[in-house]
Amino acid sequence: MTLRKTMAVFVAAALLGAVVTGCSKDAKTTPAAGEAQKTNPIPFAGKPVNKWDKFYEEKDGVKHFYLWLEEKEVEILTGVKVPVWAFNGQLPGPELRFKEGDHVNVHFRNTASQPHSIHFHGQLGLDTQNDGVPATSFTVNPGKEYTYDFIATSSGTMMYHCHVATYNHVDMGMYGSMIIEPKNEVKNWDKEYTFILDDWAVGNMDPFATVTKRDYNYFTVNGKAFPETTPVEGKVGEVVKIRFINMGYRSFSIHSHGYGGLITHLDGYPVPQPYQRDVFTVAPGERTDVLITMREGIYPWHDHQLENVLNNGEYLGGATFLVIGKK
Ligand SMILES: [Cu+2]
Repeated sequence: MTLRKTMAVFVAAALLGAVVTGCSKDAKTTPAAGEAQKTNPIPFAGKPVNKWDKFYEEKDGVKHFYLWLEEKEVEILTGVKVPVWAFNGQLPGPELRFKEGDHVNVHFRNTASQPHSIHFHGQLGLDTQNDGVPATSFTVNPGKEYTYDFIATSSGTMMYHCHVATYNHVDMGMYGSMIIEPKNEVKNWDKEYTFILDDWAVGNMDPFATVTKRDYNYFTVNGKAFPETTPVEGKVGEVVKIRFINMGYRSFSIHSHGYGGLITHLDGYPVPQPYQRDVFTVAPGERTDVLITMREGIYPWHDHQLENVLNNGEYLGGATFLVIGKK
């Protein structure tokens, strides 16, 4: 275990201990590992997939990204598994990063059992054929490939996701971040993080059901629930950019303990005048970019829609992460 992880777990344990002693009567048992598997069909789970042998290459002035799918279970918290249809076997899928004005090809090989597509949310340089919406274009069926081809005319924090039966396919983890750097960008930050928010109905996920009003009981940042979320770390004085993307059903109202985050972009667009918030809401599908200057100490940033900081009824968990500033 790295020092960073050790510290995060230590702080998490301290926070949990402090809180659980005062409020343990409502704690529920976490589902046992494998419980989700019994109720959730993953037709191709464990089968080898014919994946691409590369993720990225630049060729003849075009930036090529290669995506495929794996049907599998992942742990969103130790012992808590969910079924996912994972781009390149990852939750979230790998980040697509390029520059405004780039010619981009995204080669999608459907190595899974269901029809899928890719929608590049927020990118305005697409014609209908490359918008990834089945009703207006087509699906990429199992065993087939398609190359999405576009010029990146817009920039900012965006995401890609499947657009087939989105209420289920996105719920199955079919998403990843897409960061398009503006032309001639002057970076006024030292490091950056991208955090994708999501909610999960562990034990009640059925990708073939049309019921969407599920009882969401786990909440994740980049596919992990607290205390296993990635902390933001930096030296005192360092400027850190955090890009939030909400791929869940619920809004997340992030409370930035110890900080007033400077909101610089909404949905990838620069706001006319950046402004401070200590709670900022990221609604489903929205993106919010925040700048902070690291200060000394450890601060838990968490969703202030407080049922989203539970792990199946256990406090403190869910959409929480630590911001750790060191001298
Ligand atoms: Cu899909």
